[in-house]
Amino acid sequence: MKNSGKDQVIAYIGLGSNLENPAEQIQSAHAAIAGLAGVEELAFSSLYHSSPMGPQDQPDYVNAVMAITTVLSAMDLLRNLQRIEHEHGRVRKGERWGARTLDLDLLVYGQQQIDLPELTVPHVGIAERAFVLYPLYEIAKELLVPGKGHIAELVKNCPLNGLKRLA
Ligand code: PH2
Ligand code: MG
Ligand code: MG
Repeated sequence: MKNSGKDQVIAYIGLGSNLENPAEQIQSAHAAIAGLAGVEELAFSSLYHSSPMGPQDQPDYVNAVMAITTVLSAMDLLRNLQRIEHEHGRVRKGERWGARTLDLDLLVYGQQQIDLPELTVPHVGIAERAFVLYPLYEIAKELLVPGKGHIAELVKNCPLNGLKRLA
């Protein structure tokens, strides 16, 4: 289903994986998102290596961020992202911040602020997570994150936390 007609919305998606060849999971998800009907890729960040946030007895993560334009509503985009997670073997075990084959988070959807039981946009942790902010800044140097501020300011206030850009 489309949003209000022909409007193209710029959206940002955070990708993360720490199981079963994370870099491949991310590249495969990248292709799956780019191939969605109603979605056009704008940019894709470098891959980044990050220490786990949350439980420490899990492998390190590979993270990236993708920029798209879309005619899908935020909820329809979310449903597609959840389907792609599922197709990549994502199993929801209930452990908060536990290991996963693929995590796709809708970070930003235009300048909208969305507060629904299933979806909060901008993403709740966006301003505190180096593995989201730095790849986002790489591809969107002038982004205004609704309710949070300019991406450059957010990056400045967020320590790298061991985040490493992969070659
Ligand atoms: N995602 C989580 C929990 N912890 N840690 C890193 N480094 N990267 C992530 O993407 C990540 C995490 C839950 O979504
Ligand atoms: Mg996440
Ligand atoms: Mg998620």
